[in-house]
Formats: sequence, C-alpha cells, structure tokens
Amino acid sequence: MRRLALLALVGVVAAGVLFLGPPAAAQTKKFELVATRKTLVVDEGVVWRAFTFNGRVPGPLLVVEEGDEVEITVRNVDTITHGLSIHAANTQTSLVVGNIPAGQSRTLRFRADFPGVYMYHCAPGGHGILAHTMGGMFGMVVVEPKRTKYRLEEELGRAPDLRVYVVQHEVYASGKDFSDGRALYVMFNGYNFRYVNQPIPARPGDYVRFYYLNVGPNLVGSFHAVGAVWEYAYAGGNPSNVTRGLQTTIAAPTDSWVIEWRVPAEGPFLLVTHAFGTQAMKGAVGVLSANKDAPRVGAVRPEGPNLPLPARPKRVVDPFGVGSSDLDVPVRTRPGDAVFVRMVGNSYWPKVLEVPLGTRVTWVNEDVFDLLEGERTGMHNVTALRGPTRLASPLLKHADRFTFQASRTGEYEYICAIHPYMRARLRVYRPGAQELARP
Ligand SMILES: [Cu+2]
Repeated sequence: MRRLALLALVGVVAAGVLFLGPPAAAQTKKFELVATRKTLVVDEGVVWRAFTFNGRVPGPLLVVEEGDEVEITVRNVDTITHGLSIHAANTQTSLVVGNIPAGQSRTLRFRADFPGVYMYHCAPGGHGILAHTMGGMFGMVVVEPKRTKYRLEEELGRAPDLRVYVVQHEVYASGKDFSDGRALYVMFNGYNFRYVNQPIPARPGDYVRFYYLNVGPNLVGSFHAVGAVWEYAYAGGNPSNVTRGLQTTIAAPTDSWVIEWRVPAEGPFLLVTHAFGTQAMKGAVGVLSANKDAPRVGAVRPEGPNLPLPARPKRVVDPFGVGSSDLDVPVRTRPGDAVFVRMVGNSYWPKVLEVPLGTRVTWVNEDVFDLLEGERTGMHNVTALRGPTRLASPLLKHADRFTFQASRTGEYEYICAIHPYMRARLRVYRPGAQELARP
C-alpha cells in the first residue's frame, strides 16, 4: 500500500516535471522584416542609396525574452533576391530564410535560448551576403535575460532609467572601398553625429544600460564615454560574461556588449568609438547630456532616422552605382594608357571612365566568390544599356578578363546583368592635340 502511494507520488512529481519542462511563461513574439531598397539621408544634404529592412538603416530593433519562441517573416518586395541571417538563433537559419526570391516571403521560427545582443543581416547566400550587409541590411536583436539579472539591476533592485541601443556601422562609397576597408562614414544608428545633433538626455544618478552592437562590416569598434568608466560590461550582452570597470568595450564586426553605468554628474558625456581617425572622425560620435531637469525618454532606439530627402543633395553615396561626381570622380586616361576596370564588391572601379577613341578597355573580375548563381555569386559581366556601339561581355569568373576596343565616341551606360544595380559609365572621347602631344 505504502509502495503504491510512493509510486503514485513519484508519478505526480514526474508529471509535474514534465508539465513544468518548458519555461512556464514562454510566448511567441512575431516580427516582420521587409527587404527593400531606399535612398536615405545620412548627413545634412548627403544621401545614401541603401539596401534596407523596413526602409531604415539600421533596421527594426527586435526585443524578446530568453526562452521566447520567435517568429520572423521576411517579405521580399524588391526585384532582387534577399534573405536573413539571425545570430540569436542557435540553428541554421539560411535553410529557411536564406535566398528568398523577389516578391516572395519566408517565415523562420526559433527559440531564443541565449540572452544577449545580436546582429541580424541579409543573407541571400554566398557572395550576396557580404554585399547586401555592406549595402545596409542589418539590425539588432536583444534577448533579455530571464534566469539571471544583470548585476547593477540586482544591486539597485530596479530596472534601468534609460536604455540606449547603439548600432555602430560603416557606409562605403564603392565595392572597392568596401573590399579595401576604407569606410566613407562610420556612424551610430544611421546618421553621422546623430546624437551630437540631438544629445541623449539623462539625469545625474540615472542607471543607464547600453546595448552596443558593432555590425561593421569591417572595422573593430571601441566604445567609450569621455569622463566615464563602465561599471559592468557583459561580452555579447550575456549576464554570465560579466566584467567590471572597463574604459572601452572592444567589438569586432558583429560583437556586442551590454554596459551598465550610473551617470556620475551633470554635463555632456561624449560617446565615441575610440578609433579616432578611422571611425570617430567619420561620424561615430554622440553626446549623452546629463542635467537634473532632463526629460525622461526611457529608451533610445537604434533604427535609422526616416528623414525627408533634400531637393538638391550635395552628395549622393551609391556603393554599387554611380554617386555624385565628388565621390565617383571621372577617371580620364590618355592615348596609349593601359586601361582596366575592376569588378569588386559588386561595383565597377572606376565607375566613370573616360578614354580616347581607339583605347582597349579591359574589365577584370576581382570578386573571388564565383560559385553559385544570381545574387549569390560574385560572377559579373558587362552589359551596355545604351551606347554608340554594342558592348556585352560573357560572364566572368574570378580573374577572368574581357577586352573591348572603343571604336566610336559617345557614352556607354552599362550594368552587370546578374546584379543590375551595378552601374557604371564609359565615355569615349576624341583626343585633342593636348592628349596626343603627351610626352
Ligand atoms: Cu539583401
């Protein structure tokens, strides 16, 4: 009898354990990411022809809790293939949301098992992942911890007064600059000196939590506040990875941190990446302005600002096509020059080339990833949309070349038929006495 009772009790306990197995309060959080291209304002009078999620760079902030079921639908409303890679998922997401053809949607489901701060980015597959991420398709995922608290929250017994989500990212003027690691701009949350123009308000004594993510795609960030020491910092944003008393948090591309800090006094605190010349000077500076009467904003979100386009931009940044002439400076060659156009990072270099009549122009594909097809390949060609003669090359794999002799004057506008956003110009001019008299 007693034995039966014991067995019954074991049964009840086992059933209880089984019943309690999954986290009791797990819920499904749903998000939609829309892949689309859009021209964005990134500085006063400066526009950037970007690849985006939801028309912003960075794309939407996705916040879930540890243990949540997450459902993300990627809707591709563009005319080229896109996809998604989401680093918060401990599963091969590309099998579900990689390589989504134009006009189609896919839905990914996963459980957010690891708390922290993560990157997501476009992933059409292969070479396209690199190009589209540079193009602007990225954002931040935060998995808030449920089992463990961050230290300062535990010590103070309260949630942060202010959450600041910072995505550090680069903007490139061309695929060649991307390949060479020469960023035109480096910014926090989609705009040069965004928080210098609009300082982040806080009060002395405020408990501030930063969620800092460096999406790169190339540079190593070094996040610092002038006049501050980070009290606690957590590598990857996971509360298990606690460090104490840091001047900077070092983040390689896609690295992240959660930082806890109390505002020690009134005054402006400069937020910078401490790589001064290559990053801070190019846009990655902000201000947290502490004042006892400051408004309480609760959170500063990382989505890029959605600003009206200027009627007459002073600069157009077009990484894959032809931007304004201060960036994509026409390169003029002279009779007898050896003339090459590189195809690299899904753009041509130089993008605007002027050659004298009779010149032999050679295109060389520098993109190494020449596997797969469509957006997923780094194979390219030359296809003239218009021009004084036919200009069309076969498909070029890595280090393949194609030579064309300019036999008539005029301007060609050409694209890569596989990546039609790759655009460039070739102008053929009749050399004057000056060019012909070259020593
Ligand atoms: Cu994409």
